[in-house]
Amino acid sequence: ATVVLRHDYTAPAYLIDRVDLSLDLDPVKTRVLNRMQLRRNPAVTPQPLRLDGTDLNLARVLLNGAGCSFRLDAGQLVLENLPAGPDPFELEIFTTCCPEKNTHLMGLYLSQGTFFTQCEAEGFRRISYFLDRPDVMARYRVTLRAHQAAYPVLLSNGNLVEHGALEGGRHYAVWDDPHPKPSYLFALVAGKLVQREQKIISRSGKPHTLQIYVRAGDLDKTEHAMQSLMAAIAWDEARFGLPLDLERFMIVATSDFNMGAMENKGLNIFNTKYVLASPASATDADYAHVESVVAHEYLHNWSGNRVTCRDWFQLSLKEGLTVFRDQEFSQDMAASASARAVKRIEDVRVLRSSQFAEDAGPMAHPVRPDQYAEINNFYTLTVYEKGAEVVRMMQTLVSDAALDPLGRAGFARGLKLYFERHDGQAVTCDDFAQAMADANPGSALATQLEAFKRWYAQAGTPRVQANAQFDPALGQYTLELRQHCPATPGQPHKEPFVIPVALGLLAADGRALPLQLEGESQATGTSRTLVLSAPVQRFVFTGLVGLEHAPIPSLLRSFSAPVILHTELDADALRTLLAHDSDAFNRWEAGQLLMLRQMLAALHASGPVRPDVLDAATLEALRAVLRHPELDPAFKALLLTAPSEAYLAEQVQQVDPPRIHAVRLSVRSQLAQALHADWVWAFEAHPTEGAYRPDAVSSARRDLTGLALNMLCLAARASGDAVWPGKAYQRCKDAAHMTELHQSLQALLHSGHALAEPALERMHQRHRHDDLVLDKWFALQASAPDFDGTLLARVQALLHHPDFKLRNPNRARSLIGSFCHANPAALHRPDGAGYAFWRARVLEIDAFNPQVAARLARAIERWQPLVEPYRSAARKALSDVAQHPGLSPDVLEIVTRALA
Ligand code: BAL
Ligand code: ZN
Repeated sequence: ATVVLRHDYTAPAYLIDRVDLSLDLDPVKTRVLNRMQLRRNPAVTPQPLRLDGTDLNLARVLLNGAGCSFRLDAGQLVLENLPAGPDPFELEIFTTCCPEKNTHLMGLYLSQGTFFTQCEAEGFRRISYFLDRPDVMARYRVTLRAHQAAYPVLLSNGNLVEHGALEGGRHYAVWDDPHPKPSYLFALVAGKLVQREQKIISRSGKPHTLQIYVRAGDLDKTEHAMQSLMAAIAWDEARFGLPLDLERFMIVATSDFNMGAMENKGLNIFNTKYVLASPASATDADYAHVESVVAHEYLHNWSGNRVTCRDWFQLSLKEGLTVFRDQEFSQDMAASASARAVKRIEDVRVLRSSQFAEDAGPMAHPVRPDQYAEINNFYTLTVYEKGAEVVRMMQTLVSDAALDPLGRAGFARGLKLYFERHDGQAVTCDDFAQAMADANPGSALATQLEAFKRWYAQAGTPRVQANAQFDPALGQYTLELRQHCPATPGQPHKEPFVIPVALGLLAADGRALPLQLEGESQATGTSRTLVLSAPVQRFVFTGLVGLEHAPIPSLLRSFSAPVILHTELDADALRTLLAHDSDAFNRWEAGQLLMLRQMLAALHASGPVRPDVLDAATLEALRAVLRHPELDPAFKALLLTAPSEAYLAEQVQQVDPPRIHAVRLSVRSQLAQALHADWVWAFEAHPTEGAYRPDAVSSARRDLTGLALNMLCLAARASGDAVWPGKAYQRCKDAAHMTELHQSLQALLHSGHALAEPALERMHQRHRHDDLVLDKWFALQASAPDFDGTLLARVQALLHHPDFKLRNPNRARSLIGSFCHANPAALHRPDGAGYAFWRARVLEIDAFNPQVAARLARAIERWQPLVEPYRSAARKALSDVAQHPGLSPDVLEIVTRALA
C-alpha cells in the first residue's frame, strides 16, 4: 500500500474559492453536479490540477463552460491545460454514484432509507472529484433534490435559503454556508425525520435555532442531548469567550455510523448511541457519554472548524484539543470536587489501560504521526486521549504558582491568541504550541517549548522513577526523578520529555507538609508542580524539621503527565496516602497500587491462583474507604474496583490472559466475601428508588449500589446463598430504569448465576424493538466471564440470532467487538478457536466495511508478549489474514505492523 509521509507535505497547487454543489438524490444513481471556482495558488510552481475521486462515474467535465481535455490517473482526475495566470476559472464536473451500494459508510450512503454523508477524513472524494484535503477551504452552496414523500427533510451545512416543490413529486432545498470549510466538514442528510427544536439567545444577544433530528418514535430520547448542547454552548462562551457563530445548529442521528459522531459545520451527524437517551433505554454511562460527545462535537465548531488541520498528520491539533475541552466541560458540569475527581480517574483509566497499551505495541505512533497508509487507522487513543494530555500539560506548564496555580487563565490566554492568529486557517500542532507559549512568556512552557514539543514527535510512554532521601537532622528531603522512554517502532532513541510532576508531601500521620525548595525564602503551599526535563533531576525540600519519619511523597497528582511512575513507597505509605491524601486521584491510585502489587505477586507465583491474594491490612483499608462517612459513593466504587485485566496485562512481560482473569476474579471474590456485611450496608444505605435523574449525585449512588450487588452475587457464588441472586433477578424484572437492569443483569452474568438466562430472555422480550438496548444485550453476553469455556460457542450462535446484523457497525461491535476487545480470557483460548473466530470476522467485515474491520483487526495486535500456546496461534492468525487476497489497505496496515 502507498505510505503517506508527513515530511512530503506541500501546499495545494490550486485553491477552491466557491463550490456550487447540486445533488439529485436517488439510492441507485445519485447525480452530482459540482461547479467550482478555482485559481492557481500563487505560492506554488505551476503544475497540473489533480482532483481526488473514488468509486465515481464521470460523465462530463467543462472548463469555463466548454469541453476540455482531461485524464484519469490512479483514481485522480487530471487536467493539464488550465489557463495560466492568477485569474479564477470555473470547472463543472458531473458524476454519479450509487449510495445504496455504499457499505463503507464513507461518502454518501443510506441508513434505513435516509441519506447521510461521512466525509472525514477522505469521504468527500466519494461524492465528487475534489481537492479532498483539509487545507483547501471553500464556501459551499448546496442544492438538494429528492422525492418529497420519501425524503421530506433535506439538510446541508449553513442556512436554508430557498426550498420548494418540483415536478413529479420531487422537491428541493438550497443551503448556503457562509463559513469557508474544508471538504471533510461537508454534510447532507435527506430522509424522513422528526425534530426537537430550541431557540436560544447567546450572551452577545444573538438568536440561534438548535435542532435535533431523529427517526419518528425517538423524539422523547433527545432531551438530554439538547440539554447537553445548550450547556456546551454556554460553557464555551463563559470559559473561553467562544460564541456560537451559526444561526442554525443541527444534530442528526443515524444508527449506521462508523464513528461516534461527526462535527460537520452546523450539521453534526451522530451515531444514535451518542444522542438518544431515556431512562428506560440508557444507563448512567450512556447519559454521560451523550453529554460528552454532544459537547465534543459542538466544541469542534471552534477547535477544528474555525481553525482546522493543515494535513491529517496534525489530527491531534483538533482532536487532542477538543477531547481536552470536552473533559474539562464534563468536569465543570460535575459540580463537586469529588465528582470532578471521579471524571479524571475515569479518563485516566481509559488512557492507562488502552492508550498505554497502544504506545507499547506495534501501532505505537507519535501524537503527530509521521506516516500512514490509511488515515482512518490513526483516529487513535494516542491522537485523541494522549493528545488531550499533551494539551493538559500545557495548561499546567503555563500556570503561575501565585496567581493562577491551575494554569486556567494562562491557558485561556493562549487559546484566545491561537484563535486570533489562525481563525479561518488550516494549521499545525506547532502553531498551537507557539500560540500557547507566546501568550505566556516566561512560563515553563515558553522557556522549554522545543523540548516540550517532543510530546508531539516521540511515541511511547515515558517511565519516571522516583527515589528519595530524608535527613531528619537537617529537615531536608531530596527527591530524585529519573526518566526514560523505551524504544518504539522506528524510534530507537528518545530525547528527554518535559514532564510536569505535581506533588505534595505528607507526614506519617497524614498531615500535608509545607513545601519549600532549597534556595526559596519561605514555603509556598502544600502542593506544587516540579518540571522534570533532564534524564535525572534532584529537588531538595527544606524546612522539614521535627519529623520522626521520612515524608511520604504524593507524586503526579491528578495524573499531571501521561507517564508510568515507579516509586519506592511501601504498603504503610500507600495506606497513609489512601487514608489522607488531599489529592483524590492519588488516594485512588494508592488503593489501586496496594491491590496491583499483590495481584502481580499472585500472577507471578507458581501453581493455581490462591483465594487470598489481598492481605488483611489491604482489606481493612478498603473496608474503611467503603464505610467512610464523607467520601463520594462513585469515588468509593472506583476505589473498590480492582485494576482491570487490560491494565494488569500492561504490567508484565509475559501475558497469560486466562491467569490474569483468574487473579482478578480471585481478588473480586475475596473483596466480595471479606467485606460482605459492608456490601450489604452499602447496598441498603444508598437507595436508588424514585424518578431517574442523570445528575452526578444520584448516578454516584447507583454506581456504588451496582458494585455492591455485583459483589454480593459473587459472594453468593461461593456460599450458595440464593438471596442476592434472587434480588438481582427481581431487579431485572422490576427495573425502573436501564441502569438498574444493566447492573443487575451484569451481577448475575459476572457471578455465573443460572438466573442470568431468564433475565436475558426478559430483557430481550421487553426491549427487542430498541436497537441501542439490543446492542447492550449482545454486549453483555459477549463480555461476560467465560466460567465454563462455552462463551465462544454462545457468541458464534448469536451471530445467527435474528437481531444480529453484521453490517450495522454498532451491532457488529456489540457482539464481535465486545468479545474480541473486552473479553481477553475468553478470546485467548489454548485451542486457538478464539483467533479463528477473530480471523473469520475480520475478513468477513473487511469485504464491505474496511474501517470497522481494521478496528477489529487490532484486537490481537499485541501477540508478542503472550505466553505460549497463545503467542504462536495469534501470530498464525495474523499472518493468515495478511496473506488473504484482496485485503483492504486498512486491515493490511494493521496486520503488517503487527507482524513486523
Ligand atoms: N472528527 C471525527 C469525530 C470526532 O472526533 O469528533
Ligand atoms: Zn473530535
